[in-house]
Amino acid sequence: MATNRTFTMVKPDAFGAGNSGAILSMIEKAGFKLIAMKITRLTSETAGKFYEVHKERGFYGELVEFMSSGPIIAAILEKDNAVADFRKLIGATDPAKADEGTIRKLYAKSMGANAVHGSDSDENAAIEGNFFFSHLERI
Ligand code: FUP
Repeated sequence: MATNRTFTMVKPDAFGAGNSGAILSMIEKAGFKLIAMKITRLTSETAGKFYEVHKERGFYGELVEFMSSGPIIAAILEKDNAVADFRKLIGATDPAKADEGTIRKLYAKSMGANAVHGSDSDENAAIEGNFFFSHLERI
C-alpha cells in the first residue's frame, strides 16, 4: 500500500543555477507539504553511500562526483500517493524524455545533471529520509 511520504533533493545543477525557489514552488503548488528540509553538501563518501545501490553501474563514479560538486537541498514531502505522484511531477530521468511541464523538462540539463531526485518506492523514501534527517528535524 502506498504511504504518503517521499524524499527529494534539489541537485547541485539546479541549486547552482538559482532554480531552488522555482522548483520548491512547483512542489508546493502540486500539493506536497514540506515535512523536513535542509541545505547541505554531500562529500564523495556520503554521496557514494547514498547511491550505493548503483555501485556496479557505469555512471556511478560520475554520479558521485556530480552529487558532491555543490550544495543541495534535501527534503521530505507529504501527500497522498506521494512516491508515484512526485515521480510524475519530476518526469523521466532523461530530461529529453520528460513530459512537458515536469520539473526535469523545465530545469534539467542532462541525464546526470537532472535537477531533482525523487524516491522510487515507499521503502526507499523512508531509507533516504532517514539518511538526511533525525526525528527532531521533521514535523
Ligand atoms: P531516477 O530514479 O529517475 O533519479 O533515476 P535512477 O535512480 O535510475 O538514477 C539515479 C541517478 O543516476 C539519476 F538521477 C542520474 C544518474 N544516472 C545517470 O547519470 N546515467 C544513467 O544512465 C542513469 C542514471
